[in-house]
Amino acid sequence: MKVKMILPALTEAISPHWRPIKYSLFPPLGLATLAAFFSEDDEVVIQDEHVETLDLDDEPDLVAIQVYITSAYRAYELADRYRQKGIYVVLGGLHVTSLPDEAAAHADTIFLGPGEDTWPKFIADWRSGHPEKIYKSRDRTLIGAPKIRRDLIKRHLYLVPNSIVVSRGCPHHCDFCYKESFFAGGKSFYTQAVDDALAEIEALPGRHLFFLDDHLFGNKTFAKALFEGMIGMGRVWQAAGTVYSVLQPDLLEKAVESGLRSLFVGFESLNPTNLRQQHKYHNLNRDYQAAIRRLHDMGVMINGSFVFGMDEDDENVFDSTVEWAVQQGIETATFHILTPYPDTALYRQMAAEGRITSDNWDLYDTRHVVYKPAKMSPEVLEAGYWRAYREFYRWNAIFQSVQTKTTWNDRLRHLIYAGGWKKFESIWDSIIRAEQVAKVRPLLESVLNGFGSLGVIPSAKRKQGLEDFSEKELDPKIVT
Ligand code: B12
Ligand code: SF4
Repeated sequence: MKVKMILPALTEAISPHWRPIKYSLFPPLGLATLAAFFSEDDEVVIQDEHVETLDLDDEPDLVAIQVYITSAYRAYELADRYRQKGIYVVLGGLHVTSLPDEAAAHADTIFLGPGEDTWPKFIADWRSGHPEKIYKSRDRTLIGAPKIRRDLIKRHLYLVPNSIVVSRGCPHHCDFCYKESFFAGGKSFYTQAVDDALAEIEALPGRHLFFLDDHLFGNKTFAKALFEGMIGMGRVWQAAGTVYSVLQPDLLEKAVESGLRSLFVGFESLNPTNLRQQHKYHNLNRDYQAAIRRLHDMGVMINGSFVFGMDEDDENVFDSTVEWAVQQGIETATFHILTPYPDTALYRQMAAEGRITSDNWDLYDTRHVVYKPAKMSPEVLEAGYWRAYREFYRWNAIFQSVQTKTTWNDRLRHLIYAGGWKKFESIWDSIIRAEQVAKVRPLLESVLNGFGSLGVIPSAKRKQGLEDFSEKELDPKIVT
């Protein structure tokens, strides 16, 4: 059977704010995960509209489309088009799970929740000619799942083809997060077996890895065993973690020893009342500065995540947040406008208060205001959000932030990393257009590693006396 799997591009793809580099980072891991359930005789193609033009003249037997909120309209358009040709179309993913009735109007079958349990059942039903209209995930496990079909990923089109998820979900329950809705009806946090995760990592070519797990550190026993297993593999990796996980004794040390060099940290708000209102309790009473110091002392760069527009935020929040982030020497920052995703506690609360102002899903991209903020106008919130990006990434601010680093090596790394992401968009665009993005990967690895592969010893090693085995292989002289 011929199967076409599609990750549609979000509507932003045709907007002036489109940043090709952002969408040439990660391949469609969810679809490659599902592709693994087909048999060898099946002809499976994955197309990611963010990085390639879709071939829509084909006539596969089955079309499977992944739907995020910001690509929902495009996904429906594609689904309708294939269905008009009489082709069986199935839709799944986060947005389908949030709004099944909306999605069902464009599909022969829809899927709610993660696909590892429902997808193989559907394939069997479909082959036997009796597929159901809706499949709801209940049995959550990654144990025994088949190997992801990474061979279907066009690696050369991505800067980070080695993205990986070794767990699903998160142990926390923040009001604005997608996860409560997506994992409803079953477990909402579970991991692979450590050995399976290590085998998957071992099989990935190159050095660089990016863990896309919501909370890689969420299960301490698992995380510790994973990091211990990775020591000696010569990897350089990035991931996301909470402030609390950074402050945990032991865990971060193991992570750094196994190659952690940059962490996305969800600070979200500097105001404890905001955090309490969003049930982000795990950030309350945490010493943000201590977490930052700890990461920097171990040579780990920080991508700080901040959300604007919670009910305690007024027009001062933008400048104070940026000023704080710059003073802390945070290397990169990701700002978001609070977005009440459908079927979250936040959405329900705002809908009950009559505060939702738009149901145009294209605007639910964390760059637009789709609700009535409590202490400022939507215009002030949107303008403040853009100002925060501009101010944080001004050369002046970057240089000021760089000054917080104590060694020239760390300063240079900070400068290149922060500047590289936001200051050279036109260079990125040309590289991506020429399909040469993979060639930049060694530079990314080198910068992350504190120019380790260029012969300079990363500060993680200086401070902790840690040994980087990959460097030992490259150049025995630089191992201390
Ligand atoms: C990597 C990532 C990105 C990457 C690339 C995404 C990609 N190539 O798929 C980039 C950086 C481009 C990105 C951008 C954005 N992202 Co993003 N991203 C993620 C992240 C961290 C991981 C996604 C992932 O690979 N997961 C692992 C795989 C295995 O899981 P999966 O894709 O969900 O697939 C499983 C199921 O969903 C299901 N499934 C999925 N599709 C289908 C289809 C069928 C037919 C079936 C049966 C099952 C099924 O089965 C799969 C296996 O279980 C998630 C957080 C998360 N944990 O999901 C946020 C997340 C998806 N992003 C989000 C957002 C908001 C955005 C942005 C709007 C942010 C912004 N301000 O720019 C943009 C726009 C995205 C878009 N294209 O529309 C939200 C989505 C909210 C929503 N309701 O849709 C999330 C959940 C983050 C969050 N916590 O809020 N993102
Ligand atoms: S910690 Fe992050 S992933 Fe976990 S529930 Fe909160 S926002 Fe979602």
